[in-house]
Amino acid sequence: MASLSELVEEARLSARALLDYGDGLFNPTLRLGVTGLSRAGKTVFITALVHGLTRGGKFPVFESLATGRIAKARLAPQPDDAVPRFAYEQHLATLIDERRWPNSTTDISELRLVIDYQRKNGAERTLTLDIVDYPGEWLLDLPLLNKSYEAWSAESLALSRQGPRAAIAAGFLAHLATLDPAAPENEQFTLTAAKLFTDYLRACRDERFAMSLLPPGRFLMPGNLAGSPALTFAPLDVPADGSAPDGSLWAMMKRRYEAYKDVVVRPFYRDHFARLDRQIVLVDALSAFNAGPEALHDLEAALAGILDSFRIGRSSILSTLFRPRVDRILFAATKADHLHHLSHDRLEDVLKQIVRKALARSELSGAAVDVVAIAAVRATKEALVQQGRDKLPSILGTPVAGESANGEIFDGETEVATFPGDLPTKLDGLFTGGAFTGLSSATADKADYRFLKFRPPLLVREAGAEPALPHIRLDRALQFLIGDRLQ
Ligand SMILES: Nc1nc2c(ncn2[C@@H]2O[C@H](COP(=O)(O)OP(=O)(O)OP(=O)(O)O)[C@@H](O)[C@H]2O)c(=O)[nH]1
Ligand SMILES: [Mg+2]
Repeated sequence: MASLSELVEEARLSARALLDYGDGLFNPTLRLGVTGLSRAGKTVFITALVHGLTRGGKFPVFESLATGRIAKARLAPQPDDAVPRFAYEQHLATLIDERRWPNSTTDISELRLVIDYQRKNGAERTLTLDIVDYPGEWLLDLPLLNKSYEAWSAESLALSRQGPRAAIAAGFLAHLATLDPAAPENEQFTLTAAKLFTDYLRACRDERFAMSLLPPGRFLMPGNLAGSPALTFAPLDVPADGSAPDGSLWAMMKRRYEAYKDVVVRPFYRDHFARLDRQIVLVDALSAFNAGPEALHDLEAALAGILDSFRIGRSSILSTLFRPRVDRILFAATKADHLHHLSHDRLEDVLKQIVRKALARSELSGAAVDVVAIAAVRATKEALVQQGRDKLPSILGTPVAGESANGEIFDGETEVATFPGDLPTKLDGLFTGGAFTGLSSATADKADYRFLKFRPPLLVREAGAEPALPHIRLDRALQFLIGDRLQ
């Protein structure tokens, strides 16, 4: 039976959905969810999308723009007064003028775009597009919503004892062994446990391991909640079906875990996730290839958990009436500009493999789904480079200062040709240990793949006008996501 707090939550979701529904009647609005784990490429994607629409990008496959039916796309004041505005102009200047990527996102922000267009039958219309950006870490928390403290503890401890994680978690696990869950609650023990657990999560994220499944997300991106009790807890070795004795350490951890869900996770779900109409899920598979098969496996598990949680809270009659259902979802493998186009199909195949299992289980099976390899901002060009007798399909770009390959450390100014490695054609067994060699188990020169970080492309302003940003298939993504609403 639903608990009182679940019913209250349902009522809130429905009230919010009803408001959105009323607004939508007068003013056709689409809330586009740009979803992705940390560093997947959300902020860059949103910036490139807004730039392409407002400035008129080179988007041959985005039919309404290519055929001239979009008269104008402009930024407008956003609907939610309590959410900061997406720093679009700043991100764009960082990309174009400084040739740097924007910093990692630390808080939620929002942007509204109004598109004036002509329907195919000639009628003038507008479509409002609301886009939200947020730190990818927060996404990892959604699966916690329907997990008890005990279930979460069991899962995260099992994970921390596997594969490359076991060594990283050693410090936390040693402290855990000294804790008795039934002993009286103790603030110092809890503080130490939370700190060591956070250190472990942070170390897992190092590019050598590139692990994805690292909840609770705010432990890595605490924002204004840093140091608060809701962020000071850790998993304990407790039975999955047990109940915590009053006044125990276990009871204290459990209370804080529940507070974390109430204060942090539910509002994010309610105010953002439950309101989306369309989703693009950005996936950085190449960082996982850099790190090794365990990282790919971890990425798959993290995405499965997130897709599962797309459906929570969609049960009551009232909510299903008004609440938007995600009816289109695009999975995009980002940063495809790190590969020669001959490998793009393979990147799409890998992503299909990653999402296939997750999709089969999720309620999204009714939605239109597509998979595409994209680069929101293309940082490289292609070239054939002579190596011995062969010509290798290579990519040209300017590695970020400090990146290194074959013993050379790049200065951030020199353009180099690299051969990143062909993605495998055979996908069976790719997600199990030993399938290929990554940075988690070997040095860089022994790894099968090495995707360097490149600086954004060098662009020139002609007569002061902003240059278009080069991209790969950003137009195809747009056509799938909003093309039908601009018919
Ligand atoms: N070459 C290339 N690199 C990209 C592209 N998009 C993103 N990147 C790289 O990926 C990094 C992360 O991109 P962001 O857009 O900041 O990722 P995010 O999903 O917003 O990450 P968080 O804010 O941490 O959640 C950037 O700093 C770039 O190094 C792209 O289209 N091409
Ligand atoms: Mg970001």
